[in-house]
Amino acid sequence: MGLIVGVVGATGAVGRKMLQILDERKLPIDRLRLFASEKSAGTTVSFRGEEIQVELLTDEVMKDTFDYLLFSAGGGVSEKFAPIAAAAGNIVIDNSSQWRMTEGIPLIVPEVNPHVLKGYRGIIANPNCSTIQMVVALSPLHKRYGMKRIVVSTYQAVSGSGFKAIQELENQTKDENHPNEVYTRKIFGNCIPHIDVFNENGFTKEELKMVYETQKIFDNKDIQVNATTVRIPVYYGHSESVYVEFEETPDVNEIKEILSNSEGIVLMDNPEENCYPTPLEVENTDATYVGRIRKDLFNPKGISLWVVADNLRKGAATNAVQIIEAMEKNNL
Ligand code: 11C
Repeated sequence: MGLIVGVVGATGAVGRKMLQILDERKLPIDRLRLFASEKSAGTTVSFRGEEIQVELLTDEVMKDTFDYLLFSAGGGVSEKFAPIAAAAGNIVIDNSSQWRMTEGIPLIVPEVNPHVLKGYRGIIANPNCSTIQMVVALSPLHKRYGMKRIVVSTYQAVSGSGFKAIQELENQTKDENHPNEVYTRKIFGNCIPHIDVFNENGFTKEELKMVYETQKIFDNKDIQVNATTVRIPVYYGHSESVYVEFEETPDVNEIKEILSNSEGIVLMDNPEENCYPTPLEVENTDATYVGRIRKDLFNPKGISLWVVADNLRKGAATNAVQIIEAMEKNNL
């Protein structure tokens, strides 16, 4: 028997990607239900050749029976509706930041910590996109060498801010005087070291997500993370410059071998042939790509690497669908 799946926020950028990925990965779905606010309820969305009418999101519909409900409609919607769905016995996979740091709510990247899901039902949190790709790349190295400290700078695509931001960049490429509404500065021809709101400690919320989500996923509060998150004028695909200090002394050749044999990772590292990943090349794919692996010149336990992934896919929708796959495959 196939699954009953619901998607809340089905008409948003990530919601649409979720539908595309549910289809591509051939999930056995018997019934797909789509939910949205009044603005989009009543419209139709096509899925596997069928036109599905988007239903209005209410308390009552969340009490119906689903095998999985995927949420991507922002923190406020998740705060209100995810507990109602979970209390009715449904498994909710939530892409917002609402429940990620709540004790008892699993924060899952299937390549890293699927074991946490064993016997669990309720709300499952999907991490932030910039965290997901970093932990996928670092998890196999952490197992081998033990991570102590990460210093990361991100180069994040505008699609992370939604449809309006994509339009803002498009409009500014045609007319450089087009005003900025989504960002504090013009994004075309620029880079903006400001993603999400500032915290009183000087870090942004996006940067703090990378700190605390990483510690939760690895279940290790001793891993020190220092992040600087930056928006750049790229449509899809986040890139990250990651510096890691390990407990054990790492070996670059061994790292390359470990990464090439790790699930979900594609190694693209051959400087002689200018081989390294860039966001344009990885757009519309599901892996996390790693290149530019090199030893620190001064600290034998330090390694730098460059990590790129499609933020709407592995950074959001694919990771959520892979959580369903992990639960189904392992009978969790
Ligand atoms: C961005 N990482 O690129 C954000 C988007 O906490 O799920 C996702 C925000 C989140 O702006």
